[in-house]
Amino acid sequence: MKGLTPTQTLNGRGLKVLVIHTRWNLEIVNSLTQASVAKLTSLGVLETDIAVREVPGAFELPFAAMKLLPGYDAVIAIGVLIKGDTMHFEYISDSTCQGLMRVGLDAGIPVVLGVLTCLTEEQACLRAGIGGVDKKSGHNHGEDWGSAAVEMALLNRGK
Ligand code: DLZ
Repeated sequence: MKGLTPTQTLNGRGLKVLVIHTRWNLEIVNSLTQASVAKLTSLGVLETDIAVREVPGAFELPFAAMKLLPGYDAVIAIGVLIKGDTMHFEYISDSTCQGLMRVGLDAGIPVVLGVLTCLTEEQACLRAGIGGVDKKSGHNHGEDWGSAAVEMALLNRGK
């Protein structure tokens, strides 16, 4: 079956998580961010231990993650890249993903890749749970990013 299979009961109490999101494609990004935060709290992360910051676009996510990460147990970097008519999409997607991976490995703190790279807005909406005519279709990947952040933060703490 496609998608993330939960492996264990995660307890995120005591973890501090930073969520950074973009302002490009904001309606979709907001849906993803809300789902990530909701999943974090449902797994026990206190609201007071979650910080939400914003940046202009996906390309800025790695730098912001690097600068803001100290003191957090995990970072979720959220953005939505939608392919246009030029090569911009390819360059931004590639450098954003590589940059986020580098920040996480260099810092030794998990950085969750919450960046959708879609061919169309419709694809992105479906992956944010706001697809279809009812604007309720699809699966919101933000949930998976919230649980990935908790799971990886606990792994990093040796739990
Ligand atoms: C320039 C650009 C383009 C074309 N598309 C997107 C997009 O789909 N999603 C996104 O998050 N950001 C986009 N950007 C903006 C870049 O990520 C970045 O903010 C600017 O190039 C400034 O560095």
